[in-house]
Amino acid sequence: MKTPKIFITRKCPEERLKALKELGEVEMWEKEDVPCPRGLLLEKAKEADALLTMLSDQVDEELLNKAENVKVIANLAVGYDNINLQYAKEKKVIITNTPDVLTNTTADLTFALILTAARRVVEAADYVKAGKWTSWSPLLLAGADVHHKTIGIVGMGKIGQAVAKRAKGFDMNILYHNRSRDYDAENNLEAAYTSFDELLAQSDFVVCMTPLTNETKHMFNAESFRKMKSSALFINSSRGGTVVEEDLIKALETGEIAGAGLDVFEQEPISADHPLLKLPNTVALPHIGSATAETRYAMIDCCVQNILSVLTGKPPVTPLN
Ligand code: 8YV
Repeated sequence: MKTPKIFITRKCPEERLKALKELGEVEMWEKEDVPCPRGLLLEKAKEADALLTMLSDQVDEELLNKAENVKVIANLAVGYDNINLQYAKEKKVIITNTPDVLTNTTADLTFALILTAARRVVEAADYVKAGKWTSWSPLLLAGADVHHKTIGIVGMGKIGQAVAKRAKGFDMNILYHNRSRDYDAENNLEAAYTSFDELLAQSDFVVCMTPLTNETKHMFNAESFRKMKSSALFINSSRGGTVVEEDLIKALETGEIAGAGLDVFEQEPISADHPLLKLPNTVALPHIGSATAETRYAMIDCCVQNILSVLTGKPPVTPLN
């Protein structure tokens, strides 16, 4: 059997790749501050037997047409909106993702965004660093309570449920909206199912946890922000494409909603002069939902296991197609 070729589109720690290196020839894009150029990915796809890709790599028809020998593409994410799954199936390329291992970590970050936005943590930390803390007054940097408030979770999948579990610890009233009702969430987490509109109208924190699909694209738009309370905070740690950013900016500027905590954007990385970043009532993070060392190691290990399995003739561990 010829030595299989594996191409990895971002720098991953060498020690997590030992098993792959024992199996085949591993090549990796090493620069951490520049993404792997599309041209290079297409070139490597032509020679490779397996690819380890990131969310920012488009696994589309063009790439899949080039990937003549590729048997498996392991995507380092639970979401797969960067992948044309149907076409991959037609081309008989196995696609895998990294479910479960990042559920709690992403829910932690979502909750961090809720707390940060509500309690103005970034603003307050900047205030101290800038030497502005010269006195004290009762309403200085006063934020909004999180405990005992209403949280509305749009998308009650595994991460949505992990967020609800945390919300329960904060004695929050939990609403959710989903494609279908989730009786486990209702029974175990005391989450109440509502229509999307009702959730928008009643929630103090509207939390977007839904994957990006044709149905969820731009579901948060001018009309949705209009339906929210003026004191509400909008939190998004799933996908930026669910939001019409121009409408969000308007809602934040006019006080239609009180603030936002965002880990994801329509275009990533977001440019430094993006108007969202100029708003004082917005906290923006660089898509770090799953970014803890433990979880990123587990995600890389999951991708490695999937590639190893497929290239040694075994079924993939976490297949999507
Ligand atoms: C990605 C994510 O891991 O898993 C997802 O769907 O959004 C993140 O956890 C990250 O963007 C790297 O691709």
